[in-house]
Amino acid sequence: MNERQQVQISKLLSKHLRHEPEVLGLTLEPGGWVAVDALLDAAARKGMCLTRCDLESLVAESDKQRFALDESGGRIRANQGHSVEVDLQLVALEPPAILFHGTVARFLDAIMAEGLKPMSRHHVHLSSDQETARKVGARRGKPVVLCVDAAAMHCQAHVFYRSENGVWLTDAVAPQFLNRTSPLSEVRTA
Ligand code: HQG
Repeated sequence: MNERQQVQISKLLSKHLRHEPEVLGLTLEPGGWVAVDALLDAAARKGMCLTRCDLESLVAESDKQRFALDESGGRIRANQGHSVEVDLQLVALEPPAILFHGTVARFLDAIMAEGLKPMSRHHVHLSSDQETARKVGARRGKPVVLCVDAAAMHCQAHVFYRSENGVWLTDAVAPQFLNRTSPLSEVRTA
């Protein structure tokens, strides 16, 4: 599968497995799963050309691991990023001491006033490395990376989850846990 096809199929799956399953007449099972056969039949009814092989290639080749097949290969899901109500059956975990969030300057005033909110998703998305956060921010312009004091949040009983593809998720991050400066640059300027 070439990169263009991969992006097209990824967008199609994002739309129907994260946001609008009802458009294809699909219902997400607990965990966000949908039967592969039901997805392929529904796509075919809408005139979309999608095969089991396409799904397997996408799951195997996608560097972001947005989608997963279950052990039997009979069901597929988006690992995170849903806007529809779904129980992803996530397990709470202790987070790394610091997590990162990539955003852009135009959101900073609001973020520093009211904290990070999930916006249209179920959770705030955080990453364990700055580079990933930089890439997430860069989807919207010049990236700004915020540090999240996840250790302090964890101490105060805020719950964190990690999706199957390594994205850290939490309900919200209050301003007191956010810092625009990375610990690395603090060390450099100390
Ligand atoms: C911002 C992609 C104003 C937040 C990526 C972000 C990621 C606020 C935007 C995944 C705010 C929400 C998630 C507040 C947060 N006021 N703006 N209080 N709180 N924001 O796309 O984290 O391609 O929902 O900074 O790679 O950008 O979908 O979240 O800019 O992993 O697989 O509101 O989406 O993955 O945007 O990205 P999003 P995100 P996929």
